[in-house]
Amino acid sequence: MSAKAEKPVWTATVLTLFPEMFPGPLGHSIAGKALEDGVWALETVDFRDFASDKHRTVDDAPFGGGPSMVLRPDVVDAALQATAGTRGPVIYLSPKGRLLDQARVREIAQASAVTLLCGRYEGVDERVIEARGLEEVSLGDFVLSGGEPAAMALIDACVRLLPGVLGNVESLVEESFERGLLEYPHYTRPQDWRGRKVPETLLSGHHEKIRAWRLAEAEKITRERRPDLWARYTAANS
Ligand code: 9D3
Repeated sequence: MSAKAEKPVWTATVLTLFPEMFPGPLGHSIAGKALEDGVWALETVDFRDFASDKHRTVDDAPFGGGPSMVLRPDVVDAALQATAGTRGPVIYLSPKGRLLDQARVREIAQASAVTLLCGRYEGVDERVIEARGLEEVSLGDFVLSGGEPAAMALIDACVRLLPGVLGNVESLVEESFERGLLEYPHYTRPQDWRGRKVPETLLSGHHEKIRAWRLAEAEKITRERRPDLWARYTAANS
C-alpha cells in the first residue's frame, strides 16, 4: 500500500529565549486538543543555539546607553535563517507594533504557517527588523515582560479558526463579533440567583423579540465601552 500524501498542517514556529514556555497554555483546552489531533504543529527555535561564542551570548548593552539589553542582530538573523522554507508571515511581537485585530488573525490562520519572533529585555536590534522586513505586532497598550505570552495569544486566536477545530455552534457565534459589536450578556440557570432575575424576554420563547433584545444590548454596551467600535458601526450601518 502506498503512503498517502497528507496536506501539511498549519505550523507555528516560535523563536524565543524560553522554548520551555511552550506549548504551555496552548497544550490545553481547544488548542491543545487540536495540537494532539494534528490539526496544527508547533516548533520552537532557541536563540541561544545560534550564538557564536562559547558563553552563548545573545544580547548586549544598547549603544547610546540605557538600562537593560538588546538582542544581537546576527544571532536573531541566524535563528531566522534556520526557519527558512515555508514559514508564512514573519512577525515580531513588539510593544511598538501595529495592533493585532481579528482581520489580521484571519489572514494568518489562512496562511500555511506563521513564524513568531519573541523579544526579551528591550527587544531586538532595529537593523534585523529592517533587513528582514519583519512585521511588528502588538497586543495593546500595556507592558508585558516579553513576547512569549503575546505569541501564545496570537497562536490561540488563529488555531480556533482552523478548519475542524470549532464546532458549528461556536463558528456561528463568531458572526456577532464580526458585525463589529461587543457581545450581549448571557444567562443560564437558576432563573433567580440571589434575587437577580434573568431578563424576561429571554424566557419568552419569542425568537424575534430575543434577537432584537440581544442586538439592543450589544449596541448599548458597545456605545458605552467602545466609542471606537461604535463610530465604525454607526458609519457602516447608516
Ligand atoms: C521601557 C520601554 N518599554 C517599551 C514600552 C520597553 C519594553 C517593554 C516591554 C520592551 C519590551 C517589552 C516586552 N513586551 C513585548 O515583548 C510585547 C508586548 C507588550 O509588552 N505589550 C503588548 N503587546 C506586546 S507584543 C510583545
